[in-house]
Amino acid sequence: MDILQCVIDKKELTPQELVKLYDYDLFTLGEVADKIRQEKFQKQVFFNINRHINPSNICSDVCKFCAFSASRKNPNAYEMSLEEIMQNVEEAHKKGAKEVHIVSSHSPNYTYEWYMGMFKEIKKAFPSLHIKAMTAAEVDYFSRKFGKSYSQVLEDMILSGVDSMPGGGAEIFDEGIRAIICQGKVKSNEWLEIHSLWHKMGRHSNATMLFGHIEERVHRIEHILRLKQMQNTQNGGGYNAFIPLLYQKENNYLNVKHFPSAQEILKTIAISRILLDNIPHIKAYWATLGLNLALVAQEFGADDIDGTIQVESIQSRAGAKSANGVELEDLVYKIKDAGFSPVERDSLYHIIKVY
Ligand code: V47
Repeated sequence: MDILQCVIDKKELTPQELVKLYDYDLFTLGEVADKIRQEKFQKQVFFNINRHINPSNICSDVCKFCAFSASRKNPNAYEMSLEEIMQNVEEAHKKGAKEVHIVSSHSPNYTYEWYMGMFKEIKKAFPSLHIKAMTAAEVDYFSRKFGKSYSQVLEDMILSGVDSMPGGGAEIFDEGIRAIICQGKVKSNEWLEIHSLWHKMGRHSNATMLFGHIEERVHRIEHILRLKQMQNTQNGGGYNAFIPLLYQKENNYLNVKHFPSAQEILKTIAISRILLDNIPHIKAYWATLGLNLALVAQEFGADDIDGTIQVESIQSRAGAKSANGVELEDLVYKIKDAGFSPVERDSLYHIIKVY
C-alpha cells in the first residue's frame, strides 16, 4: 500500500500504518509538505516581535527533561517581583514587541490573585500588547492548587487580560512516556480538555509536541492524530499553530545521549504538515532547531519561525543557543537569504508588515 498516496487521498489510517511515512525519503515527504505549505502561504515566513517572560523557575513538578526548574539541575533559583515583570514588559514594548509570552514554573509561592493581578497590570499599562500566557499545565496546576475548576481559571484569565494560550505542557501525549518524563504533570486528556474549553470560549491557542527524547515515532503520530481529531470537533478549530519542539539534552535528568539527525527532524516536520491539514500553521521554533535548520524546515512544511523572543530561558538552559533571542534585522536578513518573504504577524496571524 502506498501510505503517502492514501494520506493525500484523505483515507483513514491507523498510527501503525501512518508511522510508515517515515520510510519515505526526506525529499519525497518534503515535496508533498512543501506543496501544501506553498498552496496556503506561498513563500511567506511568519514571525512576530515578541518577548518571553518566565516569572519564576522554582517548581513543584519534577519533569525529567527540564533544565529550567531550580528544583532540578538549575542552581540559580529566582522569583520575579511584579515590578521586575513590569520593567521587562516596558522594555519589550519599547523594543517594538507586540506580544509577551508569559510561562512560569509551577511555583509554590505565587498566589492566584497575585498571578491574575500581574496580567491585569500588564493589560492596564499596555492595552495593545497581546498577552499569550499560561500553558494548560499551569492551568491544571492552578486548578488543583487553588481548588478551582478549569473553566473558572480560564474565565479569570480572560477577565485579567490573557488573550491566547501557548502550546506548552503537551510534551508527548502517550501516558507511558509521560509517566517516565513528567510524572505528576497534567495528563494528556486534561491537556486537551483545557484547550477545548478555551476554544469554546472563543479563544485561540497553540499545541506543542516535545520530540527526540525517549519517545518512538508512533507516539509522535498518535500525538498529531489526537490534535487533529480535537481540531475537527465542535469545540475545536481554535489551534493556530502546531509546534514540534526538538528536545535539548543538557543539564537535565533524562540521560538521552543522542540528538535525532536533521533528516529525522525534517521528516517529523514534513509529516506534521501532511497530517495536520486542519491546523493552519506549522511553527519551526528556531530556539530548539537553531535558526538555520528552522529556515531549512520552511522548505519541508513549516511556515512560521516564532519571533525575536529577546530573552529565552527554558531551552537555552538545556543547551540551545537562544538565550538572547535574535535581532529583528538578522532574522529578516536570514529569511530573505533563504529565499523567503519575511512577514511580521500579530499573535493571531494577521499580517502587520511584509519586509
Ligand atoms: O512544554 C522544556 C519545553 C515547553 C525542554 O505556543 C523543552 O507559541 C526542549 O511551549 N528541550 C515550553 N524543550 C515552551 C513552549 C513554547 C515555546 C515557543 C512557542 C510556544 C507557542 C510555546 O518547553 C515545555 C516543554 O515541552 N521544554 N524542557 C528541553 N530540555
